[in-house]
Amino acid sequence: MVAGSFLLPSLPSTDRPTDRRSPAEAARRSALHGQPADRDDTQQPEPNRSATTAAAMRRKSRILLCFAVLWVLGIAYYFYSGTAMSRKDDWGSSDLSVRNRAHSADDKAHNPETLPPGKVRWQDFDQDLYVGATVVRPGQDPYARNKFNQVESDKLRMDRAVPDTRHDHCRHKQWRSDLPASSVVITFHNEARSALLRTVVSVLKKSPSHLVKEIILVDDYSDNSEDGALLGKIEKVRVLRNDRREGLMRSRVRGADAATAPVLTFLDSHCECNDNWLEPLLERVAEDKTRVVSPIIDVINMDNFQYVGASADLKGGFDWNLVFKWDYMTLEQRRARQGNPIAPIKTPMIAGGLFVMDKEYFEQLGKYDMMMDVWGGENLEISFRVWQCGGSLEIIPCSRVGHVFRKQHPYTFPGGSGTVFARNTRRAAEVWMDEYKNFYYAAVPSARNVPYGNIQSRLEMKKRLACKPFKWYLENVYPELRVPDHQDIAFGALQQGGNCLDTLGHFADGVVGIYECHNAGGNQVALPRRHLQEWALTKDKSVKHMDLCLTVVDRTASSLIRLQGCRENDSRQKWEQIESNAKLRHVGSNLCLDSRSARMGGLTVEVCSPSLNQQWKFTLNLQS
Ligand SMILES: [Mn+2]
Repeated sequence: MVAGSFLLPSLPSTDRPTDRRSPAEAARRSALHGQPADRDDTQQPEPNRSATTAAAMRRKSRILLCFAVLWVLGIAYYFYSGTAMSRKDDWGSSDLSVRNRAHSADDKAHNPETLPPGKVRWQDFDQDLYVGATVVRPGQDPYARNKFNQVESDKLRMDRAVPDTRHDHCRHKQWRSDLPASSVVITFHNEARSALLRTVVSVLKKSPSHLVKEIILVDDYSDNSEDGALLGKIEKVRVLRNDRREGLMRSRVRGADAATAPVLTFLDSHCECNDNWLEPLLERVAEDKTRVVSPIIDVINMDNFQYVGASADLKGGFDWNLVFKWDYMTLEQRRARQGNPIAPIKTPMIAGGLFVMDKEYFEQLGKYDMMMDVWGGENLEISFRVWQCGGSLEIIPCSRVGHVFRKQHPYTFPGGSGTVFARNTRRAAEVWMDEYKNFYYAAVPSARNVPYGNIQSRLEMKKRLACKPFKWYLENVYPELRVPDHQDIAFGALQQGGNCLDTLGHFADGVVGIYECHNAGGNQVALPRRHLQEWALTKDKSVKHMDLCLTVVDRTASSLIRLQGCRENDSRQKWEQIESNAKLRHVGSNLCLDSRSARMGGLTVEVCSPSLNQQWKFTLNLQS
């Protein structure tokens, strides 16, 4: 409404539709229009009739003019104070200072924000004192504590400038002015002080003040309680500290329960919010509370802390191992977006660290699985749950938040990270995936042995919310995920160490090679989209990608393998797994699939040997 146009001073007024102009501004403009009339009166000569009538008319018109000026001023004052009142209503806080503003001639004479006792503005927080206490000493490994370069992080100012990485269209967009306020929930455990502080400051600096009701820091039992406690001095920051390690999920729920705003914003503790990051997220949720929305997550380099814009063509996804990965949109999806490149992107999965959700909806939908520990699997669980129970997940391209992506976890997992991850993932699979969970067990056989606890209450909740089956999710939300069919005996990526058998973007008669596996780097970045790594070994012994099969054109050692259209009963296309599914042997020639020439031409068949170049492993082995 009115307050909105006051909050967008950078927009030229000509861009603004007239009905959005504030009454105060309209009054000011009409007052300005009155002024040239004044001047005209003194400059323009009176029509020359008789001196007396002219003098009388001049007197009359001066009196009229006086009234007119007084009237205009009166209207202007009325609208101006009206604007200030409605501004107060929208902001919902610090009404004293706002009223001061309305009644004082000089805004700057008064402090616009009245802070509660003991609080400081973020600008007045002593960064050097806070961060200086935990610097990396000479000779210490800057990566030891956080698994990112803490020295580089500590060097940066808490409000350093980051590049505006949004699409151009976003810069001209106006957001609704009646957006709900949000509580920002940030959980952390032994976070680097500089990174945590920068997260908090970027929220305060990059958000309209009335949209951030509070920042709730949940300290998940960090070694030093001062890390969080000292930040409690900053305006709007509330600090909650767990008295034992609870993990991400229970910590977030604790923060959410304490939140007083209608919308929850979850952030990781090593983020930097970019320009207008919050408005587009809140707008989507305000329009439909069943939308759970996430920004595009830009990359803060873990070595030098450079802020780099991420591609806007990504969605969140996973393979049957249920590890999160980024998927490039298909060609059709990208084409469909050309007309509106900043439209929301429906995503099968959220990365999990950063998202916005209506608080009531969060509660209605079962918050988080409180029996998940530490980290991992929770994004999978909430993604399945939101989609299957009637909501949706979106990435909002006009919202950008930087995040430090790491290769390793900085903290310890009580119970071991692999076990905890498998346990959490298993809980998600058992509750949400129906019979499709068997593909997960085929991909991660060891998960079968990890006890996952009781899931009764989650199953009851699923029933109560009348959630759709996983088959519906696969068909409607994630059709890109290839599902093994009954013809397949092995499926997924064909892996050799960190590399995978890859089409390299080739089609019929092309060679194949190896390339870094899609899911190798955890949740880092997507690979170029020409890299296709989905294969199946079928009951009729073909190794196929879509309708292309691995073909041995020449049955002699060191000959290149080619992709050719699959044909029934073509002996050049028959393969079998040998040595406990560790190798692939071409049936007709008894030669083995080999990567020794991968960098010079492509994959070949060679005499079978114990060489590592011949070790291949499918993601899923479906024979039991
Ligand atoms: Mn993170």
